[in-house]
Amino acid sequence: MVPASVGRGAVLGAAVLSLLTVPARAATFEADAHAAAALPAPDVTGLDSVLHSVVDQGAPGALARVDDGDDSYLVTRGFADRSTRQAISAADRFRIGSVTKSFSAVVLLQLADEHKLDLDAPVNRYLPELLPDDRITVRHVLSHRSGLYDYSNDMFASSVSGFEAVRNKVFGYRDLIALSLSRPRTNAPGAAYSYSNTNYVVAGLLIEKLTGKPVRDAYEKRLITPLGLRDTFYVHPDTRIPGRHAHGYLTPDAAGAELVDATDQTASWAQSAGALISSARDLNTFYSALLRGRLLSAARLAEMERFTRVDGTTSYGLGLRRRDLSCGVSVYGHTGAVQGFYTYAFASKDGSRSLTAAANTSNNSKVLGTLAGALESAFCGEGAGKGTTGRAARVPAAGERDSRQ
Ligand code: HEL
Repeated sequence: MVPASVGRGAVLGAAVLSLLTVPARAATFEADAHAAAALPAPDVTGLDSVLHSVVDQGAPGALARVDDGDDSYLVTRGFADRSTRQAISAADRFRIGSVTKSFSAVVLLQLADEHKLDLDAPVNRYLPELLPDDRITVRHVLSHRSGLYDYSNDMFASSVSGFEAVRNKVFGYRDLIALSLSRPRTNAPGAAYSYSNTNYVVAGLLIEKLTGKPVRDAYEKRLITPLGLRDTFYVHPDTRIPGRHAHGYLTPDAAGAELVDATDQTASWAQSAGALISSARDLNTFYSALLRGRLLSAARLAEMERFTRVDGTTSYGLGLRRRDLSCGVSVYGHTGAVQGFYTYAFASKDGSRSLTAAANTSNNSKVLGTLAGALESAFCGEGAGKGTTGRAARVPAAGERDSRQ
């Protein structure tokens, strides 16, 4: 029997609890007008059925947490650990993959607020001769418009052997950038959106150069400590997730092969592009604070929210995704795919409602597509997304990285 729990309330543990787009300055950006309509109540039954499907499709477990004003809704299905059969908890820590990019972008935008960084300056102004083209700016990097090839495409062409080859490796940022530069660039600087981990490795190097300290210090001093994120850690190059956590299971490429426990890894291939560990509560706190304007000046937040269209329902700002839901509501946050874990962490425009949903498997396109339905249930209310975009696998646009099989 697969364990499940649904609930609402404050702290009762596992059982608690219109879009208008206007063309803007450049054709590639769109203004982000937003109807301030009240959101319908979250559909907790719908959330539970999303997680149920995710487990049916091969995830050992799945969790979701909605924070809405003073209310929290926690939903779980399945196991944190297949070997001990420990039930997953909505409080479990997990690897958040590229949700890390929002943290890295916020640190750099804070440095811009402090006049230590010009977003439109060439990266090479701060890191002389790092990149082969002086036209690549900090803004290009943060918006995935630099054209820097994503080195992880080659690294994980074969999912399990690629992962095993790097799970205990420690890379320097410059090693990862050298891997990228050994391949042709995908586009001229600024000419197109092309998602690449390389951009956020450059972001990490910039953080270290401008602060004179490892990225871990910047995450801790600027975000983790001020927001009281007790479950958020940057442990690189340590391999363990501290405290109570979900194990992560990588789905092999060969159909029917046993899941691989990928929990322990250096995540050195990702670092400032994807190595943070967190929890649903902390991610909801982080995006809520960001969107409420508590982390950046209004001007910097507006820059973070200048979006480039990626596909029919997704846009990318600076380390921030926007997803347009079937009910006309847009939500803001990031997705993550790291070996063993998928994450969706998003909040409403005003930060008043936030959702984090995670599954402890990866390399499973059905699970990734189905988990997106959690956004519909959390922000669109009852009956949302059925037969529309919510539960269908999202088709990646040209240039969008697809980690799926
Ligand atoms: S991919 C994404 C997601 N991002 C990007 C980043 C992250 N994660 C990665 O680059 C990991 C790639 C390997 C993941 C691995 C798996 O599923 O465990 N896949 C394979 O090995 C496939 N052969 C754009 C989806 C994001 O949502 O931003 O996180």
